Amino acid sequence: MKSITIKKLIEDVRNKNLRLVVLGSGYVGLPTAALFAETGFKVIAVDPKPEVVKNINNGLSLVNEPGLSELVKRNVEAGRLRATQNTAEALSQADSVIISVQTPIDRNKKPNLSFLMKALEEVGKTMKKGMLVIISSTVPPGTMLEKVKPKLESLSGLKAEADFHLAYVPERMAPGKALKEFVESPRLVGGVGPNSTKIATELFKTVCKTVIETDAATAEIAKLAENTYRDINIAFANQLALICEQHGVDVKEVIKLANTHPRVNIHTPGPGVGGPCLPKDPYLLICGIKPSTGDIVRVARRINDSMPKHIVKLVVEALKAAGKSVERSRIAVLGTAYKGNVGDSRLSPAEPIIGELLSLGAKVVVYDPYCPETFGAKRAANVKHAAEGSDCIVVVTDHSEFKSIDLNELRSFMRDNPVIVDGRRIFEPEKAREAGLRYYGLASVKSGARKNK
Ligand code: SAJ
Repeated sequence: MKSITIKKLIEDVRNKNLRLVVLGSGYVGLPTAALFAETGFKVIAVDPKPEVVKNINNGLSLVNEPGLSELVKRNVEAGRLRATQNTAEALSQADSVIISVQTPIDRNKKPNLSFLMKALEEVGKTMKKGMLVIISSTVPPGTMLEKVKPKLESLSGLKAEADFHLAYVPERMAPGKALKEFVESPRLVGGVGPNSTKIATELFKTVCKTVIETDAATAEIAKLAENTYRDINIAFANQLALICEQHGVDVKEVIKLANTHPRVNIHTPGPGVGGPCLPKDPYLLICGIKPSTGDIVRVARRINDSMPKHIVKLVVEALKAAGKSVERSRIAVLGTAYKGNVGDSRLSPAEPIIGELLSLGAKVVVYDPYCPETFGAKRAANVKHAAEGSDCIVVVTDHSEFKSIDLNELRSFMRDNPVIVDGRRIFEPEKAREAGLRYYGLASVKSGARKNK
């Protein structure tokens, strides 16, 4: 009896006969809903925010992601995708539900699973036999077996594996490349049992090029390990930058040389680590474990969180060397996005940098070609307006547009004795100096210092 159900479900997946509901239509949920619709499924995207629902139904995406609005529009027009605020109505039609709600951390760096729990309540209450439930929200280790499975079982009176299927399928899509990465990054599928893994694999194979089968508990830690590894690697690069600064050595050169070793791949130092994942996921990984076990994770977070302050220190130092004080200076910050070429300022290092400069009394103006966020500073319409009358430029984001700035022109808009603090090392120090700017790059060789001397 059981195997017939599974066979039928697999057949339904292959024939795109499964009606999908996606709970949470944000950065992860909306691309998910739109891509499954594109492949031929009927999809309902659910979100509590009326403006999100209205926009999707008008063929628009509020998520600033290349290609997403077009994809949404095409699938809404084709009748394969619609959005609603009414979770119960959507779930009453669902054969499968994908949960992609946010799982943030609170002020004490502890996971807040309330959005996930609320979604599970709704699913559990309305769940039918044969349903496939997928969790795509990033969760702390053990959540699937200790929280999600028992909650769904007790609310529905059904048994996972026998009556319904449940799998953890973490997302791997970086903002700015979400659609491409959804399709091309190998996708981990971890069921709470072999039947669940099998059916969830079939579903994701309809959109993703490569699917890797595992179990739910392993997939949970693998997802967190990826982002924590990257955070620790960047923390090492940032630590190297601080070491190099004390030796008057260029960290960029050091990393370039070290990375010529075939087994070394040090990431890039910068003004801090932002975005929706890296500042949060390491805390999910160490949630609930013995305090002594997660040291490297905590230290890496502390190093990366200290970088905005270091950038402000460089600004103060650079202005002082130019005979100026922060409180009398006009400072132009380039970039509020958390990384280059994205319109996303979530947990951007620009926030603490701007906050600290404002609290020191500086007049701060910001320009970002993609992000409307200013973090309390004044907004400039372009690089020229930002630089006009400024004493200091601070590069926070490595947008391509900033890399092609003409430094001679930039300097001509600024006040006498101008300085530039390059938190991303996007400019050549010598070129900046030739243009008449006092250049302070993160762990660059200071003006006048020479290598091999
Ligand atoms: N950063 C550095 N140095 C580097 C790389 C990044 O300072 O060498 C900074 C960035 O400027 C940014 C932050 O780190 O502020 C995070 O950027 P990112 O590009 O590392 O990560 P995200 O948050 O855009 O996306 C990550 C990716 N994870 C990994 O690469 C392991 C992405 O593949 C995941 O899908 C995404 O997290 C996620 O949703 O989990």
